Amino acid sequence: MSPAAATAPLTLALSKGRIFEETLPLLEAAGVHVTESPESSRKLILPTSDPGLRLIIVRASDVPTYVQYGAADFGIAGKDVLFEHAAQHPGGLYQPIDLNIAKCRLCVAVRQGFDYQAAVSQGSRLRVATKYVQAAREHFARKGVYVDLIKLYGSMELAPLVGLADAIVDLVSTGGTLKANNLVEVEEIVDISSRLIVNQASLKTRAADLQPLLDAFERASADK
Ligand code: PRT
Ligand code: MG
Repeated sequence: MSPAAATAPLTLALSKGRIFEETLPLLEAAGVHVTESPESSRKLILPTSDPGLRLIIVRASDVPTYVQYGAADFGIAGKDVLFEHAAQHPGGLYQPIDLNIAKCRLCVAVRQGFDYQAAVSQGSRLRVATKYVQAAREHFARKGVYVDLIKLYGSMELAPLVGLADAIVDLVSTGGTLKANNLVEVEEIVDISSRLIVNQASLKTRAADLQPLLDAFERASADK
């Protein structure tokens, strides 16, 4: 390895918003301060108080891609994102720690008044809109329910209101968004939190630099 590569800072991939906010206390627990916020700064590469660690800010669903290809040594991503990513790119990511942050649940929801249980027990074919196609496909296959999956990239809550779908599969945390759109949760699929993911080559070549951070993250997330 060249001397430059040996001293290159470790790169942690994060998405802005809740994952960035909830990662800050974990970094603090490792003695790392982040002085710039991705909300106010337009920079996509953020320095930290540790010259050996920098952050890159990417879309939540792109975090596993940056880590898998080694453009980031490690990253933080929701299990929802990891599940969809794994279906396209099996293997390749080491997922050592459940950080217990950005918690929510993946659910099936329908318009108020739509009798989901009756539709399921009658064996009706359901139109389900979701961003989480893999997780939804597995869930309904396990239940033996026939579904037509409609892939959306956001605002799933709208689909049942305008007749695009009978049901949605989406993340819920407070339930406020469902309520505001006259939707009700009818089934929980799985609890979601975010995991630390590590590039497999970095795990070997950068172990001495990575390990203290992984240990600090593990201790801080165990307290949650
Ligand atoms: O927003 P963008 O399209 O860039 O990507 P993203 O939505 O994947 O990113 P972001 O930052 O919104 O979410 C990052 C991760 O946070 C997700 O991958 C989840 O693992 C986790 N997380 C935790 C959530 C929520 N809670 C959550 N409530 N992700 C999304 N939501 C959305 C949900 O989809 C719904 O629209 O919030 C709405 C429901 O919230 P409540 O509180 O009204 O129930
Ligand atoms: Mg979002």
